[in-house]
Amino acid sequence: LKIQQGLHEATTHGWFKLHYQPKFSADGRRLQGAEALLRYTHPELGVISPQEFIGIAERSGLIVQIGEWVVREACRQLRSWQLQNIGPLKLAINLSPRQLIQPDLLQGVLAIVKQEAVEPAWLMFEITETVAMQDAAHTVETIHAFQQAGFDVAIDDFGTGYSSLAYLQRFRVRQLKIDGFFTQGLDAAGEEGEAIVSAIIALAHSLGMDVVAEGVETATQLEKLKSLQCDQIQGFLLGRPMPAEAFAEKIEGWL
Ligand code: G
Ligand code: G
Ligand code: MN
Ligand code: NA
Repeated sequence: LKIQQGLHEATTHGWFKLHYQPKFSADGRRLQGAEALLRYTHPELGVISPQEFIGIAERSGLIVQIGEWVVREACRQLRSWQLQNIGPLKLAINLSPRQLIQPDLLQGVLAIVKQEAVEPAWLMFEITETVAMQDAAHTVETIHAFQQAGFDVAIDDFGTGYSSLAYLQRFRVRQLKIDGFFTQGLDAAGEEGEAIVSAIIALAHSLGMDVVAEGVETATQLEKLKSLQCDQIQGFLLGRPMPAEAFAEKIEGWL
């Protein structure tokens, strides 16, 4: 209950913060973009993980306002970096199910983007596979509307839900993000882990999508992903989610 009450005030009191996690080319060298990840520090309860509060925000409907705050904050950060000659950087923002069913989601995002003077092309929106498939026909429309407006879209946590391959074809997103579960499978001795990742990559490439492997934590995973023609990698091995200031400090070494 305290968590939920706090969520009401969090945007005005500055209890939310965005952290930024880098996405790299598969050789681990070039920075390709970043993902914005929300952090919530409650004055009494301390740091609360998104796993805990996103669900609460979702069920109470607060996620809609919070999501707007996330988009605005991400845009402000992009604009501020651009003015410092950092970037332009492709920044990914996560969308939750409740946000996705808002009929005015795109309009709201476009209004913010305009107010904050950033280009839609700097932003990518991540939709998890499970959410995308809940009302796949509606998701197709939403994705296409976002793409028409100049935004990129990614399917997140791919492989853990079930996707109709017919819909995957119709989604036509820029990126498919392979869930960290499959990345971890690359550490095992047998060939099975590689076979699955290789199949996902081939499927994505045949549909014109780039593949991002999530949750890369070991050098073995990195090497295998590179040899399997994965396009981008994200994970603790190369960079944790970090505050904007830390991200900006590291960025020169990455570009
Ligand atoms: O950053 P972390 O691994 O703790 O995130 C946990 C979960 O919370 C992930 O599923 C992530 O997508 C989700 N999440 C993080 N930030 C946001 C956000 O700004 N909006 C939404 N809807 N989900 C987020
Ligand atoms: O659901 P989504 O993919 O948006 O969630 C991203 C979450 O994954 C973030 O909370 C982030 O902190 C977490 N994450 C990012 N890289 C790694 C990693 O290498 N290992 C693990 N275990 N989690 C990671
Ligand atoms: Mn994500
Ligand atoms: Na993910």
